[in-house]
Amino acid sequence: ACGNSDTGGGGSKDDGKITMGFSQVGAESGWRTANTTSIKESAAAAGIELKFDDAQQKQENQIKAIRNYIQQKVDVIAFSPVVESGWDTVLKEAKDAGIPVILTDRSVDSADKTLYKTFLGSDFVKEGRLAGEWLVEQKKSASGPVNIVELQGNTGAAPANDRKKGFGEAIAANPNLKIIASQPGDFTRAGGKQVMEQFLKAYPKIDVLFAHNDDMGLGALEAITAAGKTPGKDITIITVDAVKDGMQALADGKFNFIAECSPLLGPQLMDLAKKVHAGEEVPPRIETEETTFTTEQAKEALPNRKY
Ligand code: GZL
Repeated sequence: ACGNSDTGGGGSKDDGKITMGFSQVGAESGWRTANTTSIKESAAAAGIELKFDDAQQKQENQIKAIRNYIQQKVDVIAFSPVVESGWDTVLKEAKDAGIPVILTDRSVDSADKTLYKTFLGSDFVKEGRLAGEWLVEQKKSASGPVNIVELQGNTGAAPANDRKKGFGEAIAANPNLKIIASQPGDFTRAGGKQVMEQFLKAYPKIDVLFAHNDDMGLGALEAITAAGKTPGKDITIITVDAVKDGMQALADGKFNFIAECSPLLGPQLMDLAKKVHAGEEVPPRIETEETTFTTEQAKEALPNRKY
């Protein structure tokens, strides 16, 4: 049985069951809820004992949870880092304790790549770029300036930094496209609504909203309709994720384009945990498969969406 102390295999009981400590960002969005479900269901299906913590979008709670897992001598630690920076110390503690770490969903900016075994998740720059490229195509014949407002994810988060980067690079292809305002809405519906209200008060002419996730876009819908504007027509809305509520808004023509970001990372995570625990080599980066949707494509895809 594994878990014998001199193999440094952590604290799994002698029944050979692997114990995983998982620190989750929070429960801020439909994407996150689906991601948590995928992780919990996959752990059960894989026979992996899961210790799960919800950090309520606070980095200090994630660091606390990881330290607890180290104390409990789990076999493997996995987490989705709420922000990119500030992880080296606690990851070094896990390494010194001989506990392998797997990054899921979001990445860290640690220079020392030996602090984690692999990163399983999407290419957020690509998601932002695909969103921008679609807009460039839509507005290629626009004569005057096209005013864009941007709802960012939580400050410092990899998806916020990278989606902003990818989108900005893509729209540079069309000088008419201008981001006139860009603020964090923290990936939540409430945040998206609140910031969109401010944008609508400050800017009489808003042509496009780029929201870093569906939930902020859905919150913004309330502000847009309250301001007497028609979402999807007066304001073109582009989001990321493609969770059910976002896909419904897209099918209804309230959103115009979504770049998918799959939350269903559970099965791959559990496979990786078994390999890492067994000391097998794993690729340093595993990128999730995902696509994009227009309104027509959303109508077709909706019946089969899992989340
Ligand atoms: C992306 C994930 C983001 C989602 C948001 O992989 O980290 O966090 O896009 C979620 O919906 O809150």
